[in-house]
Amino acid sequence: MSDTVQQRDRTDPASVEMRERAKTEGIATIWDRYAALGSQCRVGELGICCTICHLGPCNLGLPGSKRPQIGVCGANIDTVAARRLARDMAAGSAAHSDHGRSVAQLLLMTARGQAPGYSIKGEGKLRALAVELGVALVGRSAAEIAEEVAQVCLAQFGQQDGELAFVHRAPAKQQEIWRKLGVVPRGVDREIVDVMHRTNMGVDTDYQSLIMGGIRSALADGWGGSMVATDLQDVLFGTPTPVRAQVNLGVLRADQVNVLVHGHEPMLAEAIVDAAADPALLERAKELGASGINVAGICCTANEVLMRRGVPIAGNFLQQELAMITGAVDAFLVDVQCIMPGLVEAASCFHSEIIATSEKARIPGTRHMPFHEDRAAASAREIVGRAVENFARRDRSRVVIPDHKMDVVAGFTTESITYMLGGTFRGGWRPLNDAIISGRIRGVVGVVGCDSPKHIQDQCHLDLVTELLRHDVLVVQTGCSAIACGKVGLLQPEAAFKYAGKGLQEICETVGIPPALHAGSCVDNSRILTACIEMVKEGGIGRDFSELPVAAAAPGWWSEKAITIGFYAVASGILTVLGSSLNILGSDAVTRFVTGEIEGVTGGRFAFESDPVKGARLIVAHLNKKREALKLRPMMYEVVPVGA
Ligand code: NFS
Repeated sequence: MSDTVQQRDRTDPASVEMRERAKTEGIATIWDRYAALGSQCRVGELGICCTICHLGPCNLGLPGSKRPQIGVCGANIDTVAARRLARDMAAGSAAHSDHGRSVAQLLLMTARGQAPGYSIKGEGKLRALAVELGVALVGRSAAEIAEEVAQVCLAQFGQQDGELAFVHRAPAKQQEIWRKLGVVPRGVDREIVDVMHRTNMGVDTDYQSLIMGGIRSALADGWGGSMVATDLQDVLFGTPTPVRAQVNLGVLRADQVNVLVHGHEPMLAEAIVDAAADPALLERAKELGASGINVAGICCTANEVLMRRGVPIAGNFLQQELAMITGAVDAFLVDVQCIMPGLVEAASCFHSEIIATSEKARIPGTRHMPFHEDRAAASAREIVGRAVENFARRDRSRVVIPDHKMDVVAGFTTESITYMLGGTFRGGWRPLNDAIISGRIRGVVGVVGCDSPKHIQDQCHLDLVTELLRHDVLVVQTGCSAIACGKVGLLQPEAAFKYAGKGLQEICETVGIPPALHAGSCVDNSRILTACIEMVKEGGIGRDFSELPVAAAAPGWWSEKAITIGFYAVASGILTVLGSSLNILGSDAVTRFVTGEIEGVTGGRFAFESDPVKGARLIVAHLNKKREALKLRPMMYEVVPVGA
């Protein structure tokens, strides 16, 4: 029997409760600020405002309007829209890739004994990577291998020529396409700089060339920086395996010190989880009347420590202020990315302290306590110590924790799926490919990305995912989308019986997996790429990603990083459905190119669809087309009608 969350549950009750509280307490949240702005800048939305140089800002008009369609320098609408888009891609690539660089630096320090709190927990992954990167294994210790692997990975950032190492993971056909297009990334930093240069006033003005330049930087993220981040995090902290945990604001504890970790880089959060078990700190917490120290996460830092440590998730991007409004957060640790400056106002109404831990991110109104990897344990103890002391200042009469949380099973990586599909000795993707070939599973779709106040909270993810499941589509999730689906139980094996079509149900039951698989944080979208590689390698369902019955969707996206991810997916041959359009609609040429013509070039394209059910159906039609082209069998079971 199929059901959709849309019918049952319009919004997350935990968030509704805290939004009501915010209103009562007079605390502005993201929804209030969004409403206060009223209509947003239409010119910006259309991508026809050029702020690249100070001859402007040139606020252009659409064809037929009275305003000129050419800027002071002579740039036309297509150039202006494409330049903006390319810079978005470079910015997203910079954020993900700089994260990857920090992990590589930490691995190097760990290998050299300069980061005493860390060790190499994923030796198997280290060895596999060493083989792939041509690093010698024989007669060497794990530390020696790790040192060279870290150096090779760090060199990927500064490399000036040649090809990024992980590009060679892609199917041969895709690599050839990239070579012909001249978009194989040479070095991560180089491609980002290249975009910043070519988008200067008076350099590249050809919209297709600008977009291809942007794509090169996006590929440097997906097949470079993000892959480095994911793989080296697995080396340092272990490759995740499926783990049960809980999600939503109800994971906060009224009786314990609550430490929230928010942002993206797990290096600090891993140390915080260890520090929270420190006997002296636990003793001190008890002295102050707390029964323990509870660590929980927000956003992608949360996804990281959920997968590896089973740390509960308090919420996704839209819930960061709501977590603060419980009045139960003693320390809110933030590292980098997706941290709303508005958090400071919410914190000021309670005893909660925001601790900014990254040298890169100074946030007025917060305590700046930079985290030092070379003395991680001491640094983390110091930070958790502050949280414990702050517990004494908590006004218990003002604590309201919504009683809502949900069980999830998280931590599905390419490695753990390989194992689950076949066991240690004959692990492999044959069962998945066979399920696709036989028509039990229609295809595999990555549903990823942010949650936005422009949509009903979480709903775009839930509607899109449940519609896909009903059509026997296996869903793989990361980022805030995964958290949204986790909150309603879609990340549990039992969800298959409630939401999935019969064919998908059979597979989930046989393998023991949820119908929507939590694969990690946003940099872990690289895991979706490696999963697609395995599907191609196993054979029978396509020679490259563009032939596979796969697609991607980001129904609630808003971040530059999401644009970069979208473009590396499209450039890798994958149809990518966005829940709102890119800010390019002012340029017909750019819009036509990224939503249509590019398919003839890379094999992938964008589609914009604000109705998530329609978006899912568009994906289903795409999967059907791919299945037909591959001459796969018809689907085994009829799709159960909604509400049947
Ligand atoms: Ni991705 Fe993760 Fe969330 Fe969006 Fe922000 S946390 S990196 S950008 S909002 S999914």
